Amino acid sequence: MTYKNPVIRGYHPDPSICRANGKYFLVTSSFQFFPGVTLFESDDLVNWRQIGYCLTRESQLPLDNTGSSGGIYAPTIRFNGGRFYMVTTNVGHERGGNFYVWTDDIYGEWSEPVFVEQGGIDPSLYFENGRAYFMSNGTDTDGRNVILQCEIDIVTGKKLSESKPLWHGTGGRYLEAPHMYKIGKYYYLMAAEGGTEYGHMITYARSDNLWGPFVPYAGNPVITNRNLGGYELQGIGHGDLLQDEKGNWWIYALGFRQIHKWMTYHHLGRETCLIPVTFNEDAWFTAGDGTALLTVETNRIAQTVVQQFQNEFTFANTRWNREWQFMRSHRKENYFFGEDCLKIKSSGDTLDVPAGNPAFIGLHQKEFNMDLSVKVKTLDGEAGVTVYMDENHHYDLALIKSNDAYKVILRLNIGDIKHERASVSVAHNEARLLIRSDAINYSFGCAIDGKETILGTAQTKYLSSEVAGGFTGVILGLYSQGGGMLLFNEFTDFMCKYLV
Ligand code: 6LW
Repeated sequence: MTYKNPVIRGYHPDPSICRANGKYFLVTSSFQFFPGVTLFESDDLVNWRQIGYCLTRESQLPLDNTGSSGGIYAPTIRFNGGRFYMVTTNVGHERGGNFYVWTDDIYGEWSEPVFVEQGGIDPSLYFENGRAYFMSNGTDTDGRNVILQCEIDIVTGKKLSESKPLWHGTGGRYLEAPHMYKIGKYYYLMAAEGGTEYGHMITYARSDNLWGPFVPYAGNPVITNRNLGGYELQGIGHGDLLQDEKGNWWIYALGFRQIHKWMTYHHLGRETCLIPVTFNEDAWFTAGDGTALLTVETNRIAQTVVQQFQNEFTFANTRWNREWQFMRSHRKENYFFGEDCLKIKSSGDTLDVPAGNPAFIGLHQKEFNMDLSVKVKTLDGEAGVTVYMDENHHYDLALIKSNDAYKVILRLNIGDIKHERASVSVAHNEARLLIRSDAINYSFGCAIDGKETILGTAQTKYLSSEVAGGFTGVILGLYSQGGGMLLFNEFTDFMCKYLV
């Protein structure tokens, strides 16, 4: 069969995976969006369904005052003794740091956080003979990048050993994303180096002892796309190793899609890719041909398996606590969730407020080619759709009430430039907002009484990670802002269709 990468689309980076109860479960990082640590399941490795989040309570995930691309960094999910554990880092919050939660029901709630007193990011857990080991990246006494490991009491999170250096990597910058595996007689320590952009790579080493010394694979990096010029899929790194039900090995890793083979911009964020892994007779493994490809032919997955992506999202076929996410903290009283309608009342923060809590709920944009439409009824301030990367990089299409007049506006926010690109007066307080996109441009318009008006276009690259920075990707947000924060603005008949 043939599958296409990414296997999970839209910004879902830093994947970690485990196998349990005949299924596969995968988690990805979520940064300043709430709920946090997106959770997926699959039966066949290539078709993934989001089943919710690991962090669904403020007590697990405080995000107030967390900057864009702060919050939840890379997670790790592991299954041990019939219990799921998810360990991650909350970056930039006074109640942050490295912590894990656990559950005995993957479809239910997770525990309160258990913190571990070891620093760094990209924590991982390894279990053996009833003992638990915690690792993360860090620096040694000489300031060199290193992977650190300690033994912990998995009930309390208390350290039972000092944090000891395991491996300094192969010399690439930003040594991170460590994971430990016992396969046969060896311990394998896999990590990412090079940084999560175009130099990203996965490296590994092995030892016959859990504490090393670790001998690096002679063929490192085992996978990278840094040498693939003119190839849309880039940034491959930050992976987790999986043995499937049939005994085959795979790596799930992050990667991103450039908007064109020669245009090094990506605005959908880092996504999750799948690469086949093969062990040789000397117990070293290789991954793919050393690169990750957009299309992969494999006989390891049954021909009967057909990879399918959900390409239509409406209020009726999504769940507010599943595909949708708030930005940082939200006040429940500002939202009303109906079967086929959403009402939002301004929070007082606008989309431009750094570390703000705008009245916003959004979906990750999953494909370049998109056709989005939603009907808005503005009773207070403005109600609209924002194509949002961060507080300084977003395009807003909204119906604004100003005194007793109404207009649809297109506002472009690119770094220091905040520009009302176009506006059209409308006779009353309802309009259908329309956004179409391809890899290069967004096009914005509105329909009043069935008559469409185009307000303008804006390039995708100005919302890209290369321009905005950060670790997320574009979120398509429905929002209210301005006005007297008294009345709810209404959204109905929402449709986001991807044209793949
Ligand atoms: C992630 C780390 C990284 O924790 O970025 O650049 C962080 N690499 O592995 C956020 O994705």
